[in-house]
Amino acid sequence: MPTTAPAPPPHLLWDIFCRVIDNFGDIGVCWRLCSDLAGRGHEIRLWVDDASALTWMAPEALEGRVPGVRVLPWSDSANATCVAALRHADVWVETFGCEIAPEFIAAYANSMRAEDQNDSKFPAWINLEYLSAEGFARRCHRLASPVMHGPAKGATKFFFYPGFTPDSGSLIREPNLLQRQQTFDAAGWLLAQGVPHSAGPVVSLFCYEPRALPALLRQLADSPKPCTLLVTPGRATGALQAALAAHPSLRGATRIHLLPHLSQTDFDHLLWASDFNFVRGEDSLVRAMWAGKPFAWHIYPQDDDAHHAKLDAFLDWMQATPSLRDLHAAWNATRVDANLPPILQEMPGWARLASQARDRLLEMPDLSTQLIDFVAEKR
Ligand code: TRH
Repeated sequence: MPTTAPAPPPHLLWDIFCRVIDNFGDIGVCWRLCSDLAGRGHEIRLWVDDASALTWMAPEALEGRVPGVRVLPWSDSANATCVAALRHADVWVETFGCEIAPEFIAAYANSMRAEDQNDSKFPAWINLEYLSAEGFARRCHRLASPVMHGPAKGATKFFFYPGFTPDSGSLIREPNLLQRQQTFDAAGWLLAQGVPHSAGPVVSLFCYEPRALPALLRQLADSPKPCTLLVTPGRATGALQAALAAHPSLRGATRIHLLPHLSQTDFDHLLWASDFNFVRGEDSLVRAMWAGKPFAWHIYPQDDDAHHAKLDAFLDWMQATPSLRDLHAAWNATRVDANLPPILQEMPGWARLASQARDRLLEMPDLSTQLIDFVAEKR
């Protein structure tokens, strides 16, 4: 008997909601997800309250040049008025705890009832959470959250937690990522950015205001081969300039390049072209792990120090050595007595850990694949 291949999952219409709190992570993660889903044939409406960062992160997005994605302004009351004219979505994704306004939901429910009395189901409703290696994230992954009040009363939302283990929602990884990396020409890319070849290590800097930045600059300045430091715009550049203004000698022979805002595609290239990456927040951490180079993570600081436990959980998952833990304690100022270990000497050992971590991650299905399967289960 000839066997028939299982039908591929249908291409769906997704409404993805993004509220920009600060920095670039909210829109950064949302855009990665939108473009990855669209690349797999899905249709996306990205509702965002502040799309300004997309002008440099993904200029093609705002110009409507990404097949399958529409970027729409999100303001609660305004959107409610246009819902009736929209095709009904198959999936709603609320990102990072943002909530669809009751007016929007009510307008949606009304138009659903008006169109089809027999099929007045809400879309599959996902709450996409922050990335964490902590146990609570794995325990809450895929949990149902019944809606008890308001126009969606009776519907069910589901938590979806990205993560680093097979019992989590995994990480965004585009199907062509490894192929892109294999054909990448690091020296050519650096030259195109105006960074000439040098024998010393290339270090990228994307951070908030790390207390240990002067210590890092001192180490780079003392390197026997001059280092190249590629500094991202905004807070990293501000922190660097403040450190150099206070102690001009920290510059030493280091070749410092202040970068413009790069597109997300070129931001990946920056990470692939560097020997060591300082990253921060959420999305750049994930991209640094895919880059497979040694890295340090400046975690997003929280007022109640909740980020300490989050950082520890990540380092445990990384199987971090004492020196990698010291690096993170110093960079994040999570321990008062922590000193920055000698980065250039420790780099080979940290590179092995980064590469092993990447291998473990590559064994898992990526986030979009898992999300699509989960939605298929819940619809
Ligand atoms: O900007 P972030 O610090 O974002 C943070 C975190 O997401 C944090 O968890 C969240 O609570 C807070 O925002 C609100 O770091 P992150 O997550 O790495 O996002 C940066 C994005 O910007 C990422 O998608 C990469 C992108 N980027 C570029 O595309 N080009 C650039 O030149 C730079 C510097 C960044």
